[in-house]
Parts: sequence; structure tokens; C-alpha cells
Amino acid sequence: MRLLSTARFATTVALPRQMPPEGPPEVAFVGRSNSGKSTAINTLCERRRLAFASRTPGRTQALNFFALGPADTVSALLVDTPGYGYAKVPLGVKSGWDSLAGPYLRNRRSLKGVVVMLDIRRELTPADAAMLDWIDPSVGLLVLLTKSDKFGHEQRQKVRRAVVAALAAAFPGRGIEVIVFSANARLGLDETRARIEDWLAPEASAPDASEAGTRPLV
Ligand SMILES: Nc1nc2c(ncn2[C@@H]2O[C@H](COP(=O)(O)OP(=O)(O)OP(=O)(O)O)[C@@H](O)[C@H]2O)c(=O)[nH]1
Ligand SMILES: [Mg+2]
Repeated sequence: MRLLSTARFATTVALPRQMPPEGPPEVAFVGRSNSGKSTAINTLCERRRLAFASRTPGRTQALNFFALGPADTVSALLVDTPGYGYAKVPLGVKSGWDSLAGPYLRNRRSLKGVVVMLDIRRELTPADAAMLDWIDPSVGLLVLLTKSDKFGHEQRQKVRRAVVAALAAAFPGRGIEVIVFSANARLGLDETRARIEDWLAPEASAPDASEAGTRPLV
């Protein structure tokens, strides 16, 4: 069974003091209001209403944590974050960003990767660039061009090339992967799942237990 299909609700954090202690690896979903974060989580986890999706922008105001792993074990977490750019300011207080999501994304040591949702019709906005700039360079980044069912193949690829170029210019050397994504048309799901599961896998660089066991003691 795939790790993502074990997802279940863990906790909602509406205030900084409710933040769970650092622990298993986490991947956060971020993006402007209405960019498709909650829908992407539901689709990637094959669950209809795990994360609440809505037509009303700005509905998700808290951080919502979803646990992954066998029933009695939390081996990783997915985190749905409030949309930004709602109040026409890059990282607005009104969206809960300054007190909650902003500090979380900047300081959380358990955070291994951030999936950034860009509505394919809007490409990269200044608010998105400000958010990307906010994230520590040690954290993995993946950009999903969401709702790409709105465009035909040619137009999708054209936007993808433009976004890859804009990201390379704004964040040289970070090599940010850009995936054409649609929850409705089920585009880009396997690629996205593979990248997320990669981030959540136990440290590739950590010494292998079996190898350590074969090492002479003296
Ligand atoms: N056409 C199309 N619409 C989508 C797709 N994914 C999401 N939507 C629609 O976009 C709207 C917003 O989706 P959400 O998943 O709630 O977006 P969000 O980023 O979580 O929004 P906030 O939590 O308010 O910031 C909903 O009406 C979804 O049905 C998609 O792949 N294709
Ligand atoms: Mg949402």
C-alpha cells in the first residue's frame, strides 16, 4: 500500500501554542487562496474529503495535519496551510500567515518538503515569489501547476516552460521541479506522489542499521 493512501486526520492548529512537537518528517502544501491545495491533498491520498475543499477562498485558516503510516504509527505528516494573497498583500495578517503558517514554514525542522500550488491560469505571482523566498533553502520545493484541465496540452507546456524559466531566474541553483497537475483530470499524480514519498523516506544518508550491525566493534 502506498504511504499516501494511509492518510488520516491528525490535528488542527489554529494558534502557535497548539503546534505539535517536532517529530516525523512533514510535507506542507502551500499556495494562494483557492489554488487547489486541499483538493490536491484529497486526490493524492485518494480520499474525497480528508482536507476540506471549498469554493470560498480563504476557508482554510488553520494548519491541518494529516498522519501517514500504519494505523498505530505516525511515520510522516502532511500539512494543509492557509491560502495567502487573499487580502491583496503578499503574506497578509488576515490570512493567519504572519502568526502561524509563516513561522511554521520558516522554522520547522521536521519540514522536509513544500508543495507549492500555482493555478496554471495565473502562473507565478509576486505573492508566490515572496512565499518561495521565505522558505529555508534546505527544504525541498515542488511546484504544481494546478487546474491544468482548464488548458489544452500545448498551452500547459507553454506555461510550464514559462514558470520553469521564471523560477530559474528568481531562484538560481535551486532546481525547482514543475509538474503539470490536475485533480479533476488526474494529471501529474504519480510524479507528485513519488516526489513526496521521496522526501518522507528515512534519511538516505543515515547509516544503514544492517550495515552498522556488520561493522566490527573494535
Ligand atoms: N477545474 C479544476 N478545478 C479545481 C481543481 N482542483 C481544485 N479545483 C477547484 O478550485 C477551488 C478551490 O479548491 P481548494 O482545494 O479548496 O483550494 P485551496 O487552495 O485549498 O483553497 P483555500 O483553502 O481557500 O486557500 C474548488 O472549487 C475546487 O473544486 C482541478 O484540478 N481542476
Ligand atoms: Mg484549502
